[in-house]
Amino acid sequence: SVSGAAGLVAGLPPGFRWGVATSAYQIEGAITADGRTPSIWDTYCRVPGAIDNGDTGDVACDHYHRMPSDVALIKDLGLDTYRFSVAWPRVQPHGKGPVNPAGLGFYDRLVDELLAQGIDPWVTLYHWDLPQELEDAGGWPVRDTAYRFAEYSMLVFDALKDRVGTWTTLNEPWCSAMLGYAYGAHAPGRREYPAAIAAVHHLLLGHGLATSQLREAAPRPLDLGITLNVATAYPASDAQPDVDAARRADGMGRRIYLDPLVHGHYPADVVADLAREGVELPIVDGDLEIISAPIDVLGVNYYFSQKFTGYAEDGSTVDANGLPISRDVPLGKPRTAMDWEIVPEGFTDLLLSIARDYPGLPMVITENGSAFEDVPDANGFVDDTDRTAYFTSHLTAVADAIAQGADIRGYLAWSLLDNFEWAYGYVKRFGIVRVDYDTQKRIPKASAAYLKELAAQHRAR
Ligand code: PNW
Repeated sequence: SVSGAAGLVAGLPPGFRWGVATSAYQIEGAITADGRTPSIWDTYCRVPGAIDNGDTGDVACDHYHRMPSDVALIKDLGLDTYRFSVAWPRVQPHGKGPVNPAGLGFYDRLVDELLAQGIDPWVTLYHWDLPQELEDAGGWPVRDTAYRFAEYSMLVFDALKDRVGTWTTLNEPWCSAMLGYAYGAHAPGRREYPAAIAAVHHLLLGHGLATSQLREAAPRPLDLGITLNVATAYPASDAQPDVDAARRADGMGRRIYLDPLVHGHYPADVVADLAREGVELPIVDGDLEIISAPIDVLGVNYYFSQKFTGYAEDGSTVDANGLPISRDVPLGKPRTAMDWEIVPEGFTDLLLSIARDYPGLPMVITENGSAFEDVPDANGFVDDTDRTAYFTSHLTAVADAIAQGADIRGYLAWSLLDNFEWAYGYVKRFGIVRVDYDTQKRIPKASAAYLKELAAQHRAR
């Protein structure tokens, strides 16, 4: 409840950022406005059966046309930071070549509007909407895409660097690579494991190229980084196959990104696991120096943690190809509407593991939140005590990690608005503000008032 807010914020440091996050394709709509071309998500949404309900991002929250009133909403919530993403196909419609001034103009106006309202803009350069023309040329499994990303990043940076000080290159490269190219669960919907592993490397290369180019062109000190979706991988028991399954999950989910970013090399155990599967990262000499360009902040997106076993149901530890079994098994916790288990202690353990393995790297929680079966009353108001409880337990988990030495500088809730939840369409609602998709009316939920109160109490301390 709101009355418990003061105790919760007591553990958070002065200057702690409070904010909300969104992404372009999930809220903007207006997919053909001002010269925007299709992204891989426009294409993927048209694959029969790909998206629940056959939903698309064609209209979404119509944010492209409602931007000033959405910014006013953030202002009303008293939050100091807004993290949004720039749609590559608006800014550089062919994925290469000159900037499209009309498309870029939207972000120019958005930044001005945020600054006018006293809200700090935090730009994510890539939140999954690759121009379709670049996917047609091979997508992230192709090395050239990394260079295209750096070039696009500079176009955006040159236009906004006088007003924006905080930049994220990529949102969740694990999702782009694995959900997009290995599991066929996100755009572009491919199921090609070696291509996914190539995508991992080229995403990281694109991040590194953009990072050093932005740093060089910066008119002032920057807060520059990358955002990862990371979790704690618990072993189901102390038995070696279980411990090994958890190690592999942690390797493919966390260390395969953070080791090259921070230490300048891929984890040896992960490289060996991949080799056993007959797959190799397409590293060219010099790549790891590029990838490990210094960053100022690590964005951490946290939703859930999992437990892993190395045993199949029948007790065997290898599959038909002789490769080790890895399965996630329930922790036995309550679940959200995404069927994700609610594991706040996994958040504390994760933040402490990053602080331990990658010391000296400040973190900001760039996404955390939950979908529940929201039930609006006659006025459209949602009394989302479940979502509020999720925020409380996860902010407490952050405070616990800080108390144990982790350097965490802020918390951005996912998400400002109910929005297009990728393969789940509009059925899953993560917003602290309800969106009525028939009228596009925005109605703050109880959880919005809760976060507003937390931010205000923290500021007043
Ligand atoms: C993140 N997983 O996606 C994204 O950054 C958001 O755009 C998205 O709306 C939000 O989380 C909620 O889903 C994820 O399967 C998608 O582990 C899938 C996973 C994690 C994060």
